[in-house]
Amino acid sequence: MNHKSLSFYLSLILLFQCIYAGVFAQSASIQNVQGRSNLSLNGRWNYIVDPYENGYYDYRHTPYDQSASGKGGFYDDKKQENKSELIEYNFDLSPTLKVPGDWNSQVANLELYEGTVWYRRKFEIAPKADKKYFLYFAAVNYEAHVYLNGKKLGIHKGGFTPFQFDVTSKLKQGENVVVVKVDNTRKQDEIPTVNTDWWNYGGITRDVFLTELPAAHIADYKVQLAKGNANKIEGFVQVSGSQLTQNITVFIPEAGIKTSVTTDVSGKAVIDIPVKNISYWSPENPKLYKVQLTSETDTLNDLIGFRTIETKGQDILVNGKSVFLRGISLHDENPLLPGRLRSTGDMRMMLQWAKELGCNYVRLAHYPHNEEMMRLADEMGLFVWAEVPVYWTISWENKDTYTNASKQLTDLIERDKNRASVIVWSIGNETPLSEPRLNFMSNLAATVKATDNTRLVSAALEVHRKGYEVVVDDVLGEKLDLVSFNEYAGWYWGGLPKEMLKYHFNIKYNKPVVITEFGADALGGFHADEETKFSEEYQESLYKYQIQFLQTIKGLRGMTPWILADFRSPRRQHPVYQNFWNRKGLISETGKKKKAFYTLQQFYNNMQQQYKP
Ligand code: GCB
Repeated sequence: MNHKSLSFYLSLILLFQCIYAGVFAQSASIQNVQGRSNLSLNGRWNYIVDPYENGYYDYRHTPYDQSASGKGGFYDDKKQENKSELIEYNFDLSPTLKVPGDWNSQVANLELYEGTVWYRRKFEIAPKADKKYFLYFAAVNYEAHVYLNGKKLGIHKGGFTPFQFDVTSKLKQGENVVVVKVDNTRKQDEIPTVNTDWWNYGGITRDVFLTELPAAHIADYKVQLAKGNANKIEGFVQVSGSQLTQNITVFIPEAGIKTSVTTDVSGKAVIDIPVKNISYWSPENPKLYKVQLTSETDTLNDLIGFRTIETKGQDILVNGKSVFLRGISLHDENPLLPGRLRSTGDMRMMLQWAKELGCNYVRLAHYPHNEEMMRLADEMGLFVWAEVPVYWTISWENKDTYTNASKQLTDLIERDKNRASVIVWSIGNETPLSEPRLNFMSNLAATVKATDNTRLVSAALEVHRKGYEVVVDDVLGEKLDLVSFNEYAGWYWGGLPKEMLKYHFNIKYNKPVVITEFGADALGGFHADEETKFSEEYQESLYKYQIQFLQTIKGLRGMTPWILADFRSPRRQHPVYQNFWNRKGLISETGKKKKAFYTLQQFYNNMQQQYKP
């Protein structure tokens, strides 16, 4: 082997090591991170906008991560010792961004920016010898490279799910420095792909914590009613760390439950507890029980509701009773304060609007929303449809794309599996028919069933038309528990709203029908007659006819019209009515309710009377 090929092989090995270190350094998820002892790293982080990725690649476009010279990029604190090649930057003097928060809504010239931004935050800590420490990110959109004290911890892809690194052996006494390279460039093979109908908000959009846990701790647990069985709690407790075999007590004082189990050599114990006389969770009775898990080395509290959910023919049964899902779709975006929702107050406001509309159900489209949102839904009494961003034209034949989608899905399920509010896992939205897509989506559906069989699986499908027939026959429907589809009669097709009544539905499946979308744009405050597009009156008339039209479906058991509030989208270009806003909200960008809000509210009040618990 000559000199050149030796160095080629050495650099290949180095490359693989780096990729390995990067991708696999993440540790398993932390259940109920909010219930732990956290040092919040929220607040102001210095940032550098880096469109050419100068801080990542050297001038030969070799990543500094892989540089044999040991010289680092923007993440390398050796700069202080003048060892870094990069001298033309200074984090200390750089401006700051609020975390949690997207950059688009905080800095005027970053509004449409897609690319790399570096974030840096310093913190002080005196790590304790008998504890474990995790650097936890609730969400970073989209690709995050995380460095602690100049060393790479790893990479995470996916803009809406949490991830963490075990940093126990990497923390220093006193000052520590976290640097995150965040890149929100859209790419065809990612999840989501290049084309969506929402703003690609980049940044560290959710909480960042340094989480302190006992050396042997309760890493994960599921405490839920068994599938279709109101008399039994089933689940598991998973211990991680130095002492895997432990005695665990599950204590639910108000339900008179106190049971002990012992974890096996892998740290896992299955729980199986008979229950009687408990108050079941429902939107009318959002009862949450304090659940305490105690191991020999750890103790942890959660608030958990207990309910069953199943389908029978065309009925959706919750705690054995048929329900109608009075829903609304929403994005993780506050129309009043630009950007992603970033506080409990923001989230509560959105869900309060849904309650005011008469909802008992929300569709959190089109990607995982904040964990806090699910906890609020638990508390406020709202069922949740939770979704992953498998949206439109995904690269169905790319194995890595599938692995990514599946990981985002299982991360979502892992995170929210103890929330009574969550009743549906949605594997995607409006995915175009093809054989590779069917394989991809069927595998995701099977993954849901294998990961959590206590809830329903669905996806927002599409309709097609044959004359005046609106046909729902997507074969994927066979794998789903609900028939859910988006149907834009009166807006994208079918003429004026009143003309939709000429159509009739032909739905192939004998399953509950829960419509995932219908709607029309209306500019808040623009009034005209009901045949003038973009007026509140047009939208109102569309809601009136849709409600009539959809009630012709025998198995109709719910709906989530599109959408609670106007939201920003670069696709929406009408210069008078849209200006980068999707105006299908029932609430305008100034928080004013449009006429159609009251039309839907009226319908939901009637449905509430019909489906009295
Ligand atoms: C859809 C999509 C949704 C869009 C909506 C619209 O079918 O699922 O993401 O925002 O239509 O406004 O066209």
